[in-house]
Amino acid sequence: MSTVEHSVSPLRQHDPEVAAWLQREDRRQGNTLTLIASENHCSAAVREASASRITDKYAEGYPNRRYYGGCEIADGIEELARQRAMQLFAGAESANVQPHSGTTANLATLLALAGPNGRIVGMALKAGGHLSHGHDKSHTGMIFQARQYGVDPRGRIDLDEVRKLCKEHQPKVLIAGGSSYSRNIDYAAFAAIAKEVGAFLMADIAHPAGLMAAGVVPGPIGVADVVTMTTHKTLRGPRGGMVLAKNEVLKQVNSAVFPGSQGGPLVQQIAAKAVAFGEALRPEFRSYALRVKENAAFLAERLLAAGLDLVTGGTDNHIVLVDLQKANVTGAEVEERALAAGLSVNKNAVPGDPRPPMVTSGLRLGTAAVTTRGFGRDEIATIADVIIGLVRGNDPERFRPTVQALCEGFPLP
Ligand code: DSN
Repeated sequence: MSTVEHSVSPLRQHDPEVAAWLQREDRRQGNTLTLIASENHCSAAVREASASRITDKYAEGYPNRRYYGGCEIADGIEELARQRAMQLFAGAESANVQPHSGTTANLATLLALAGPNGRIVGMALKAGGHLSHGHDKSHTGMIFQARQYGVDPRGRIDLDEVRKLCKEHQPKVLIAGGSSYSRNIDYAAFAAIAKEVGAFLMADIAHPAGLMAAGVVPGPIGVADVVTMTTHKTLRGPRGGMVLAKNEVLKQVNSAVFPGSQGGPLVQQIAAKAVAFGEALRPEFRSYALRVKENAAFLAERLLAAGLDLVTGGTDNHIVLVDLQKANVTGAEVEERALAAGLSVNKNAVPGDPRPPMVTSGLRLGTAAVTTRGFGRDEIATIADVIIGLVRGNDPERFRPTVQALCEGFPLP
């Protein structure tokens, strides 16, 4: 907290109104347990880099080939981030650390490999995929000819369906990855399907990136032609994206990031990515990633024991997707109750969900942020009891003191 106080103090003098909002956010995060699977709490060092003066610098281009003068520091920072990224994801042939987000990383990759109006195949959002995998409300569903695969009745990817769809649609890019898929993905099987139909394989590892970097879940490096990710979920860095590409597609991917889909890179975010990658290279990060996974498995176990349904019946990573259909409550209702109890969660569609996206029949939970705060089995058991009580309709206020005690016992980094 002290670093945050220090960094906002000039702001408090200069613009007390904005400073007050940011202070409220510090308090909100401090007094809430974040179980949103895509969020985490990055370190004070990452936040310091992200707020640094290099935010002023334009550096369009790539290291040593820029369109502006004065980029020698930006070059050093970007090269350091790239080298650390390749060390972290051993076997990666190249890293582009410029994407502003996971969605821009995906757009650039699809532009590079499929081209405008090219055919792509990805997992449907409702099945656990992501908007930027070809959803019709995303530019990836507008610019490309997209078809989408679902999951089987157990909530698992059905590789026969993926193969059938690819044979029909003949995509240039097959996408593997999701935003609410709690199981490991068989990347080798995806690569074989891609090869059968002459497509490139793009793996979007935004969610499990940190777990893969730490080697606690299997990843697609060396298998997929291109791997995209965000840097702020389990990887615990600043907001941003990254692309790892095989050498044979590197040139197309780099030009599709800049100038294809972005202008000047956010060098302050690249510096913060370098800090986060440095942190993730330390042995402590592996222990952290292992605990994230164990905590999710234990949370799943406790919820199942209480009779709740989970999509796929469990988890292999940091995500637990609760199917509320039999519990006779909506995702939106439980999200609201959770907030009143001090838990930040998100309503989420479950496969075949009959309810609209602002209501849904599911609840997505993730253990990355609370594990950063230091949670282990005891605290996860308490959270599981709170969630079970909320789903059953108990008064959220009843749980608020328990949640507050956990927040105070496990402060933010
Ligand atoms: N919004 C992110 C998530 O929650 O998974 C993905 O963009």
